[in-house]
Amino acid sequence: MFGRLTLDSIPWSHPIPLAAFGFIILIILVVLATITFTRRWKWLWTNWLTTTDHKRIGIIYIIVAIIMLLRGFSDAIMMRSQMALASTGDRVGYLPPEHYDQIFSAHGVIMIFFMAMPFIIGLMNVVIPLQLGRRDVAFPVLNAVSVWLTVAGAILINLSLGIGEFAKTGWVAYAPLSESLYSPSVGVDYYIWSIQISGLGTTLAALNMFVTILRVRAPGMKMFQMPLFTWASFCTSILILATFPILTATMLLLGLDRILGFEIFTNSLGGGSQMMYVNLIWAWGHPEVYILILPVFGIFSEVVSTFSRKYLFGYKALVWAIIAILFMSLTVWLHHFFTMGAGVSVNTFFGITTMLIAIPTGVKVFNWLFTIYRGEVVMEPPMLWAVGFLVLFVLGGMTGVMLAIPGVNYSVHNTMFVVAHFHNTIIGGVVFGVMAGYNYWFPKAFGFKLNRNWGIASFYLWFFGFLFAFIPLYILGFDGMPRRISQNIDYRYGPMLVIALFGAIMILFGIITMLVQLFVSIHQREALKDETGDPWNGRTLEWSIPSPPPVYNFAAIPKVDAIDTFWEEKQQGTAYSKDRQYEDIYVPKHTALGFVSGGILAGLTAFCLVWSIWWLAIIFLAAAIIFWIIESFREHEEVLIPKEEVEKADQAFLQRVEQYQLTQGEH
Ligand code: HEM
Ligand SMILES: [Cu+2]
Repeated sequence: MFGRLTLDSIPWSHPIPLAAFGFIILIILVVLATITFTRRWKWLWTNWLTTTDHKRIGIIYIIVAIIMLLRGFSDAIMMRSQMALASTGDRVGYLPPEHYDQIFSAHGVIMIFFMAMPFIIGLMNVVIPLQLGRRDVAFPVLNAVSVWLTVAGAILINLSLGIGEFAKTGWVAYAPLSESLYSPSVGVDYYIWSIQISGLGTTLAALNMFVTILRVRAPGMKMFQMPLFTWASFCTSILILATFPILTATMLLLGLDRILGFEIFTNSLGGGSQMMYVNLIWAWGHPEVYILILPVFGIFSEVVSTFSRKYLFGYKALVWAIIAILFMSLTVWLHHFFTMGAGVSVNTFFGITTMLIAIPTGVKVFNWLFTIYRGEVVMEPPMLWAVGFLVLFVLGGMTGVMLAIPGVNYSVHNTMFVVAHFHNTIIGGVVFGVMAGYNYWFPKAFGFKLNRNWGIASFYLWFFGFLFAFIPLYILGFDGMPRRISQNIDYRYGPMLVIALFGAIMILFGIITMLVQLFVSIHQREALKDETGDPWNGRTLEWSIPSPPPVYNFAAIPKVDAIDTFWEEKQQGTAYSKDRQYEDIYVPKHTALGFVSGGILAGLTAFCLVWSIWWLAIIFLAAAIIFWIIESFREHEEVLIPKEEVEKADQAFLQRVEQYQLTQGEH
């Protein structure tokens, strides 16, 4: 009746995952109890679980990302300590191989799909409507569906800790290893369905961003006047819309193979091909790394310009470089499997297309450097992350070009060199980028800055931690150490692996410091308060409104006629004009659609699919769809915020800013 699900599905004989799962359950219980005792359920339901406010939805994404960073990092530190032990002392370590394989697979999937992606989409949600000078995204209700699909995917993958197990296939689950013949348990099914539901959420989120940026801009704002983060997010949305359907289709085909024996990616019947899987997964997988990196290119552009007090050097060149990368990233996927024998001319072609991407990327690095050059540089934490990025990303880019040379690739393929390279770009690029964005926009979202000193400490721990954790892996790669091994590691790799463990521990302190920064800042929120909504002397529209912004963002919709309009206005003294046209504002009412259909019902459907409980899966899916249809027929409810109220709040804000400027002037 319950498919493959029995009491034996709980890994009683594996103390580590069981204890971790128990710990997670304990934390959840404590949180639930706290909510109950402080009588916050109603508050939670109306303000968060059913919200359609893009800022709150963005914050939910980011909370998920930070929690998943902790989960993904726990996996990382376990791997690092296992490898250190297995290459020194008794060479066995404490993790059995079948458990270790799940850990590296879960680590990769969680970090990419449930840490990096939600962090980026969360920042887009918080920031983009504000940068566009508008009141919301194009489809606020759909936005709620997207975020809860992502949350459901994150919960599903974590259930695999305590109910069943996770895939042992690596984060891209190559067939035929991921086929039911070689991976008969539910591990790969957890992989497939957590990716399917969160991938659907991501696709819908991208659709929303695409339409918002294209159609919902402040009056007068031309495409070539949009802030760089918005531009980059626009290109990322296009890339998601172009490639996530490939991922969805690939997972569907793999599912058909596993459930119904289609033999699409196996050739036991003579028809299928495992090379098809590899091509399909990387036709999505390579653009995916650009989906992650383009938005942070946008973040760095804004941070560098704001904290150098200068216009971005070569705005147009930067935008065109991003557009060029968008298209070029679709033409390089084969560099992930040069060694599979496609032949000299094919390998040469893909080697060259890959190296060509270095050109627009180099253009950008020079744009940032020239922006900093002769600027009045202010070293606040966001800028520190940006400078750290410039250093590390250039290194990561260079090792990428090395890997693009098929001959070099043959000798370091599947070694630690590859692991070092992609962490170099993904930590030095993506993680540093979201950290810059987090420190930069936090005051906008919450109304107070993050503590500066703890932020700086966190940066240095991450930066040097990264060097210690990953430079040794470059060396190990040259020395031929394969990736994804956990036992009986050659003694000569021992010293480097111990240094790498040391680096990972430094990063651990970097993460702890970041959490301390958050708690200290909450504690000091009065002292760190952002009175004017413009704590960094910003350039773009989000800094022209109060922090945190009211639900409707802009009391009066701004008019735009330049790049960095707000900065221009501040220079000319026309910012904060009190002569504004106010109007009645309607904001969408909260809706249960996202939480119930996207979160609970889709999550339960996916769980039943993992465990082959078909009848229940059908019931949950039908319920999700029916609920969606019923909700769609409901009159779209809106809340009216009367003109007088808007005017009163806005004039009070303008008063506050004036007051603040006067007191600043006296100093
Ligand atoms: C924060 C510090 C991190 C450390 C110490 C770390 C460490 C590791 C280790 C030890 C492995 C296994 C290497 C092997 O194959 O033997 C690994 C794999 C991987 N990591 Fe990380 N990692 C970190 C952060 C990240 C982040 C932020 C991401 C992505 C956003 C990421 C993505 C991946 C991926 C995709 C794999 C490949 C998994 C596979 O082999 O299928 N890692 N990492
Ligand atoms: Cu690639």
